[in-house]
Amino acid sequence: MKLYTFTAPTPAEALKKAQKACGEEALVVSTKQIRKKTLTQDPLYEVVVAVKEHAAPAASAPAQTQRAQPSKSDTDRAKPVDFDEEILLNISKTAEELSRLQSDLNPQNSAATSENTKTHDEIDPEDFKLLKRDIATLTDKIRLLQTMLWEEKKWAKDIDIPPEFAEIYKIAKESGMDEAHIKAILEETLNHMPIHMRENSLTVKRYFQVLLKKLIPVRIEKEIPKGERRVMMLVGPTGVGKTTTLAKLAARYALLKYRYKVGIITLDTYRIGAVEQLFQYAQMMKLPFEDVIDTEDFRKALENLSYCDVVLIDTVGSSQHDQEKLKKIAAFLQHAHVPIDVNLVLSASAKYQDLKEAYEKFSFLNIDTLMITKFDETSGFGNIFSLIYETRKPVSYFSTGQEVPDDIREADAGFLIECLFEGFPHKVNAS
Ligand SMILES: Nc1nc2c(ncn2[C@@H]2O[C@H](COP(=O)(O)OP(=O)(O)O)[C@@H](O)[C@H]2O)c(=O)[nH]1
Ligand SMILES: [Mg+2]
Repeated sequence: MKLYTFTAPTPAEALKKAQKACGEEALVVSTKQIRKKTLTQDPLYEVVVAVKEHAAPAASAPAQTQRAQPSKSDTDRAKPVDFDEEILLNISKTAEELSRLQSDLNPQNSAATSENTKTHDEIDPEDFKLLKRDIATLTDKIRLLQTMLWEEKKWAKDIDIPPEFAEIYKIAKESGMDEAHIKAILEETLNHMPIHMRENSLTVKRYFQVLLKKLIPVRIEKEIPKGERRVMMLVGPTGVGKTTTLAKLAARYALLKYRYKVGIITLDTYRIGAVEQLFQYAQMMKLPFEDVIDTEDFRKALENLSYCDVVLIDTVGSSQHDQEKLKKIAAFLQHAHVPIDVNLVLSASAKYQDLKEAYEKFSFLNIDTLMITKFDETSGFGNIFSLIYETRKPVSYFSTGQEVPDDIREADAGFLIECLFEGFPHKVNAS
């Protein structure tokens, strides 16, 4: 693509010049006033158009001659900027409309002046309002097109996305969402979104937000029915925040939100300090605490805590001796005589591919929910969206900082999507 700039005292004239010089297929990139009207000078408007080059040098030379090439006198400046062909969107229709609207608004400047004897004062106020609204819509489209043309040259290679979708595409991409997911969801949106909602980028954004929200399954925290107990195990890679999250949950269940009898078991006896870390939390909250080494111990510990409404089980993170440790956790699960809710803890600051790998490694433990930590440590949440979208596993809790017991909140699809679009609200305290 090459960009050409045309100037004239009215936008309509500048556009005409551009069309005459570059042909009907020229794409309007921007239209703006570059000089105001003064007592001595006419105003000056600038139109930048992009022209597709059919120009494989020698071989296709004849084809080139069929196109009206802008002559030196027509263009004010020719910028030698090359664009990827894929990002081309034909907006000549938009340009035509814009040209017509601007002519309507400035009848004395347009070619239609001779037939149209109305002056500004005679334009029906209602028509004027409509024209203003249409121009706002077109300006929005042009703004989006500019975003796409200038900032995202290599996007959406094989999907034809209308300009109104450019902004959300960009947000989704920058959030770390998986490309294939973006494509699939945008295609769905394009197929199902009512035409009238495509009017501007804001409505599109809202629609997309609602759609993404609907794609996040959440396990809502429920009260434990009388006489029942809940045994929850936290598994996941080293350092993601399992122990910290478990301590927060213990406080939530035992002291802050509920008054359940809570017991803690740790299987994390490999790491020096790991048992100590949790033991101290348990002591502070005056909760019973058991550390176990083998499956027999584990059964006993569960029995010892059978009077508890909630039993929280911490596990060792897996690193270099992965398989062995994971097999051990599986053995603990098999030997328990009670159903255990398995929660995979993962950090929002990890890349999507790493999250997916971790999920695959742990999935043989039959994961019930995902708990996502470190919301405060990342700016993009598309990775988390993609993980949940791909695995279809419900999320149960979000950890939003290091503070025990405050920095935890029930998972909430709306909040996750808000973070995806606006970032994590650092000032707001977690609920
Ligand atoms: N910024 C931040 N740090 C966290 C969060 N959750 C845990 N951490 C920190 O991550 C580190 C590892 O946490 P830990 O619970 O020991 O991880 P584990 O190895 O999975 O048990 C500690 O320094 C925690 O304070 C969180 O939501 N945000
Ligand atoms: Mg730990």
